[in-house]
Amino acid sequence: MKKKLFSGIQPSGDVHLGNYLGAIKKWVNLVNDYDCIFCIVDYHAITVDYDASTMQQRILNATASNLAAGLDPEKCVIFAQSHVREHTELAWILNTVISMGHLDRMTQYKEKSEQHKSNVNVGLFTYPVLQAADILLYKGEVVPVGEDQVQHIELAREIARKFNNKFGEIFPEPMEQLSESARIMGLDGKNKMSKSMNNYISLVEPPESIWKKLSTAVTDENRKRRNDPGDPAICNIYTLHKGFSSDSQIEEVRAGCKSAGIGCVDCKKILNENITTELAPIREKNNELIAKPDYIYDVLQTGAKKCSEIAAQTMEEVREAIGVKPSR
Ligand code: AQP
Repeated sequence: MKKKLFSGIQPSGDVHLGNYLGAIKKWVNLVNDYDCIFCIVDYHAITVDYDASTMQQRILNATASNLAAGLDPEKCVIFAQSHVREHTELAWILNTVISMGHLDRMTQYKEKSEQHKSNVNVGLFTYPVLQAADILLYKGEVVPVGEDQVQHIELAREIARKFNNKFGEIFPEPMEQLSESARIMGLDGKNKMSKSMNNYISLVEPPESIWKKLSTAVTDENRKRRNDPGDPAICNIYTLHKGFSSDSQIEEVRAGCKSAGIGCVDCKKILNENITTELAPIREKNNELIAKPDYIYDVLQTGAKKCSEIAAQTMEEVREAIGVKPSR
């Protein structure tokens, strides 16, 4: 039996290179080794201000990006969170096994509360409980995520443990799985690459725009002149090379940066070439898919049907364990 793998992505904006390198590119390669479920987590995306009239298109776009990047719906399940009602039901129950103190320690909550000061809603606070419910509903054992989500997966483990101790062994304790590119910084060089920060290159960015963004991207700020040696370890462009370039190119730019043998512009040009080449078929496929929303809805509907069956079964066990299932 293959291990159960669950992961998700928010339809909160353009899917970007951080999402791609930190999560999606890895997901594509995992579908043969695990029993995979991938979720467009729309109920997570409503924890910040958003325009409801754009949500359907965002769900379609996020699904299309994943399919275009290579997720094969014949080999894994892809669905939207809101299509399977049990996510919120389980989240409510899990809310009762974890303390407010645990949630208050979550760094994403602290960061997002700062970022969205006018709308620090309860959903933003309990976001990691819904995330735990997403995973545990399918008894997920492996969760491939970027570094920013590790604390939430640790909390999901804690929630599973507390639930099992209180009500009996139902959930496995899920483990995060990180990619080589677990934290991609934004082009500003200061913050994590994020949909909401506008510091990203999108997965479907046109070539001219990729270069425009790369050419102004922050590198090692201590490297002021062309002849100064740089430090690849703190250069965001070098991190991106590790996601897109060949081993020999990575070594070439690493050594060149340290010895000042290569300038930042040339280093960026090599990267630009590689990103453009890798993204071209993804952009093309994405355009084809966006023109066929019915196909995307079919994929999501098929996925939701499969997930609903698993979710209903888990909730039967949970309702029985917590004592609310009628005994006749
Ligand atoms: N910069 C990143 N580097 C590596 N991995 C990343 N991920 C996100 N940003 C980076 C990983 O992508 C997956 C999907 O992320 P998400 O959409 O669920 O939410 P997020 O982490 O909150 O992503 P954003 O782009 O920063 O969205 P906003 O701005 O809306 O909050 C996850 O596995 C995540 O770790």
